[in-house]
Parts: sequence; structure tokens; C-alpha cells
Amino acid sequence: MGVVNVTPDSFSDGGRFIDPARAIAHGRELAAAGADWLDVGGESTRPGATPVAEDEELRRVVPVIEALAGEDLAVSVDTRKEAVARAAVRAGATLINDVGARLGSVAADLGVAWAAMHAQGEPATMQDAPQYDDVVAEVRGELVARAHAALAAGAPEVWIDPGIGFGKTHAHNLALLAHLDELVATGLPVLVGTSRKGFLGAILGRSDGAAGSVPVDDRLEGSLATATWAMACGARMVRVHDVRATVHAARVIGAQITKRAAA
Ligand code: HH2
Repeated sequence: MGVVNVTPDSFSDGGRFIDPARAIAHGRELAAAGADWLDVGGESTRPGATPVAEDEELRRVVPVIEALAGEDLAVSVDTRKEAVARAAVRAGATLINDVGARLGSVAADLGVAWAAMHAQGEPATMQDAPQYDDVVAEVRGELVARAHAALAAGAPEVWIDPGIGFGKTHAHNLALLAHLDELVATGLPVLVGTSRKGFLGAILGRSDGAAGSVPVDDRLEGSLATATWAMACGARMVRVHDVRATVHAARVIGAQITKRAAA
């Protein structure tokens, strides 16, 4: 899944694709590089982000979705708002990538796929003090309950996503990745997004011996390592900014997974 952020303030590429023509061209490039899905979003959900008004989010995403879906590309909408999800589906999106995991009944009503991503709290404050007794069990429990409710309501396809960085400390993120097999074992298809995220910057900063975090544009290796780990654990989709590099990694790890399955 390739990321198309039609936002002025996304943490990794904010402002680069706020012009619809540039966002559409970027989506085409990601598809040509091998993305199966183009994930179009009009609201940054980075820690501390301020919410975007519904009409502004609609203005950003609808023309981009219409154009890309009109070229027969598979488009998902990355949103937390029901009205945006509904308008996006009318514009041609066929997957609601729901970073609040609250729109399962909307996906069921519209007959489109739903990705339920776990988040604790709201973006503005979610990183203030994330707390879990057992992060893996709690995230799995919440996602499975919501996924089964959406399937029972008639959603045709439901994905689950641990929501790396959404109300989670670096230790919580690492625990969720280390135990990704427990999400895969639910039998629901798993989607994971680690691309360019802060915990990678922190890990890479430490291993370089440098104080602090490596910058967002220097996290490619960390993004690839975690995407590859996720695929090896059985995740069926990874959400990434660097599609070409990730597709290459996927081909290599995919060849090994096929070999192991055949052995
Ligand atoms: N992460 C982000 C946004 N949407 N959707 C899913 N399913 N999983 C994720 O991990 C996920 C997501 C955050 O990344 P990005 O879109 O690059 O940043 P921003 O929220 O600043 O636009």
C-alpha cells in the first residue's frame, strides 16, 4: 500500500502533494512502482496534529481519489470521518483505511473493505502518556472484537492493523512488532505501517551512537527492515512511502516464504 498524503503537514512528506495534480502524479508513480493500493489521506494524524475540518478534508481527497480510481487503480481512503469515507467511496475508493477503527458499520453499509487500525486516544494527545497492562493482548482483543462486529454487520473484507505509533511508546511499538504473529494467528489479514516512523529514528540514532533521533528522510533502512520483518511474520500488506524499495524487499522475502511453504 503506497501512501498519498494530500496534506500540508504530514510528518514525512507534508506539503509535497497538497496540489491535486502532484498527488495524482505521485499516486500513478507509486502504482507503476508496484503498489497494489494507493492510500489517499487528507488529514495528518501525526502526534500533536490538529484536526482538519470535514469540508477541507473532502476538498483535498475527493478529486485525487476520483482521478486515480478513474484510471482503474485500487484506492483506499485514510480517514477517521464517516462523511469523508462515504464521499471517498462515491468517488471510487474501495477500502476504508480507518485510523480510528470506528467505521466498520459504514464499510458494511457501503459494501467495501475496511482496515481497522488500533489507536489509543486522539492524535493531539495520544503520545502524552500511552498506557497498557499488556499491549499485545489489548490491541489484539480490541481489533478482533471490532473486526468480527463489522464482518457480522456485512463488511465484505476486514483487515486489522496494530497502529504503530498511535498512542504507543517505542517499547509498545516493538512489543507489537515482536508479537505480530499473534495478530496473524487471529486469521484476519494483517496490515502494518512502520514507514519512516519515530521509533525507527530513535533506534537508528542509538545504534549510530548519535544522540537523539535520525531525521525522517534517513529512515529508509529501518522502514525496509520492519516491513520485511512484518512480511516474514505473515502480514499480508505493508503501508509505505518508499514503494519501489519495499516491493523489491517483498519479492525477496516472498521467494523465501514460498520456498519454506513448499518444503
Ligand atoms: N500510519 C499513518 C497513517 N495512516 N494507516 C494504517 N492503516 N496504518 C498506519 O500505520 C498508518 C495509517 C501515519 O503515517 P503518514 O500518513 O505518513 O503520516 P501523517 O499521519 O502525518 O499524514
